[in-house]
Amino acid sequence: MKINPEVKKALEEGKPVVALESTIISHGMPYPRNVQTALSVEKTIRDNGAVPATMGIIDGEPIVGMTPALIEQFGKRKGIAKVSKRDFPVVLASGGWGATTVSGTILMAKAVGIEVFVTGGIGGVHRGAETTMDVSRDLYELGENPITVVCAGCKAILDIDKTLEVLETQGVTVLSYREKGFANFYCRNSGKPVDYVFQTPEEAAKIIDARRNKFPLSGGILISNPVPEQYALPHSYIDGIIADAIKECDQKGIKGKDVTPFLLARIAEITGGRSLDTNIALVLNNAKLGAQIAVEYAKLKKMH
Ligand code: PSU
Ligand code: MN
Repeated sequence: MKINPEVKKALEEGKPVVALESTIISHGMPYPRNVQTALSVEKTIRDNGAVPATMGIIDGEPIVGMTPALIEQFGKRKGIAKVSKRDFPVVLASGGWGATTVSGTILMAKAVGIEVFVTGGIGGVHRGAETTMDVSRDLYELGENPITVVCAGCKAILDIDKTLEVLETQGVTVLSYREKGFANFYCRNSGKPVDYVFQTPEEAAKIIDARRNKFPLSGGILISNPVPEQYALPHSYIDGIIADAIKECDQKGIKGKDVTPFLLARIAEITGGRSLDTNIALVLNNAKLGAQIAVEYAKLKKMH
């Protein structure tokens, strides 16, 4: 694995580091806004006192901490593989390029000891999963690895009730920032209860510290951070659009790992880019909170 020297040094010195995924760059947003967003996310993390580490696979080598030039190449390039656990061996062996999903990025973060990770929305249980069995690997890696993932809930295209059930089965602690209900990606609140509502980054850091160091348990913590009010889309506007996009996806016979990229792109098209603006706003908002939590957690870790 190739670790960026700045990231390596920060890890050695116990400074806060935040992991970032790359599927959101190559499969989640169109060029050039994907690259602009990835770079703004890194800047936000730095402005809030932590070191960003964007993960991906380049020429068959896992990279922890891409440079801005690599992020640019990554965002432009066509045909990059979407990589979760099962895909690593093939992409590494063939010397290909790979964009790591939340689950793939969790595995890389764990390998180098990064404990906080920021994304947009996690994968989860798809609607109709009782027949398709389409449940994202994200939920299982969260259940197995010592990581805290900051997100704006799961993607609105999913079945939130079932996603929360699987998180509970996996033993993932689900926390919400200042909002009484799991975030709903484009919308602020799904109305579904979480395990605990916290008010400050310090409070979240204490809970992470308790899970990691007081009574060490395997598995992760999921932090739900609602999209800022001014960018939230009303349910009455977006819910029908999501339902239509899902119907179209089914009719076209799109399956498996292609479902999420298709739906995100189609929803952006139907909304004339409005959903993309919301998506970018929520990622930046997560970067800020994630960095603040990483900073507070690093302070607590130093006290042990
Ligand atoms: N949320 C977004 N954009 C994305 C994804 C999530 O707003 O691109 C990506 C993440 O990388 C997540 C993946 O891990 O989709 C989940 O894919 P699947 O449903 O195939 O497991
Ligand atoms: Mn899937």
